[in-house]
Amino acid sequence: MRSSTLKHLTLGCAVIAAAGGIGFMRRLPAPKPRASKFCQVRVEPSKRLAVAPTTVAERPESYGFIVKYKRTAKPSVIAQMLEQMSVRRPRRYPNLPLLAFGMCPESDAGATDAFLERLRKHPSVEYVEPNYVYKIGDTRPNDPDFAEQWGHFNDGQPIKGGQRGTPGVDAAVLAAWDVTTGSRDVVVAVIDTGVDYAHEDLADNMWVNEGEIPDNGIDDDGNGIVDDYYGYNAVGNSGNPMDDNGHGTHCAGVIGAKGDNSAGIAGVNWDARIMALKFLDANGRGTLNDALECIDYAIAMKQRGVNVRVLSNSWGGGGYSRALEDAIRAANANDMLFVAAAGNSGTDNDRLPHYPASYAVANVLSVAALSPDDKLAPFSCYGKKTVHLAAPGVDVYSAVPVSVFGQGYKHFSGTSMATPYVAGAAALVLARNPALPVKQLKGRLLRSVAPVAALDGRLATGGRLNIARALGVRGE
Ligand SMILES: [Ca+2]
Ligand SMILES: [Ca+2]
Ligand SMILES: [Ca+2]
Ligand SMILES: [Ca+2]
Repeated sequence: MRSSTLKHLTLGCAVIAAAGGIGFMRRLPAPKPRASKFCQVRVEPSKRLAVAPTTVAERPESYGFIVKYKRTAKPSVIAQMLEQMSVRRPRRYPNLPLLAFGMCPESDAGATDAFLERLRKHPSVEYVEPNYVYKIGDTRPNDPDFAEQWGHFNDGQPIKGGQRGTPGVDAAVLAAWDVTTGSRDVVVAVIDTGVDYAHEDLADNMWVNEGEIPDNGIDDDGNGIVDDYYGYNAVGNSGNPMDDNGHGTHCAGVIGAKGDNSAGIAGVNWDARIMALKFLDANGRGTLNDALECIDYAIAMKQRGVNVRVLSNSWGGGGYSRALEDAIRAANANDMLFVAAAGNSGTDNDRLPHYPASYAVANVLSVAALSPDDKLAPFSCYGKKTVHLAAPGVDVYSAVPVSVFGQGYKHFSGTSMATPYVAGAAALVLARNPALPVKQLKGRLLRSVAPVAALDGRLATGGRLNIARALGVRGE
């Protein structure tokens, strides 16, 4: 993985140098936390590791690709293919035989990877690659605490200032960012304790209800909730989903803390929009009714045209509820992925179901927690049939409300933290492929896992989330 990243970098510099003159690459410029049910909170102060700030990002030429034609391909056949597939702006590199650049047609912009796959299958084509994005010097964002995020990129660095993980055991987020760093067009709803929407690393990535004028005491959009600007608070039946626990904010940070803004951390998505749906109170407890209200709210917004495609659910407990299952089915019918924490009781969900992760609905994706040495976390539930994959869930560093913790970032452990890794991955895949239906979205996340010996026979895929592979990056 490291070597392939380096390879990309080297190639990137070459491409930038070669193409710079002819316009191929565009330059654009602590109070004690209350433990919630699903999160094993550690309270030791964290040691911040500094990463040298990097320079300006190269912005992707959206939906572009590089193709290599076969030696045997006839120019007339290639020309015909380009026309038939409506490739935009096809160009050759004068001194790089058989290589060419092109852009997906506008009509395929919602399914970029599917388009590239079709192109790849053409008899004249040897290979196709996305138009990778590079930065001068390094692909890392300039967020000062990025090195704490072993789940994004694990180079064997010390975690929490202590033990080192195993290099390469991560969700391959850094390599995924060569393809996309997210999109504000994708909305992820965090159904949890609320979100600190004023947090320095979240404020810019919050979803806002365009139909609502905040803080004027009026239900401007007439949905029955006054001033529901950032989402909904089902506990207080109000429009204010501020987080009074910290758990929901931590999850939101993993999904979409603003990246490359010289502050804090980088979410799996540098850019995204987080909808805050609060149904767990300050102690991390909530009711079925309030959970249903949150799912209902997300569906209502979806039907109003808000692009809510992912529901992140780091909670669980209680028995089987037919009503909750029906609500998840409704979310599925509305093309929403329901990512759910497998649970922290260290038990087999195949034998002892853990809801909502164990509902047998097509859009449910159940997530176990992985440690930095590539093992299932001891607390993590598992299940060969019913738990799908593992994602980083031990000592995950993310945002928390200063009002609760007296500091803005903390390490938490739990399947709660692994869940937003997968929700974030789904959002990143959707940033590049907005039209991907939920069934294919889930299938892609499951198919692209990296196999892990310790997970074999314990999880349905036997693997670790690999976001780069989910985005078509090879060699990860
Ligand atoms: Ca309203
Ligand atoms: Ca209002
Ligand atoms: Ca309520
Ligand atoms: Ca940041």
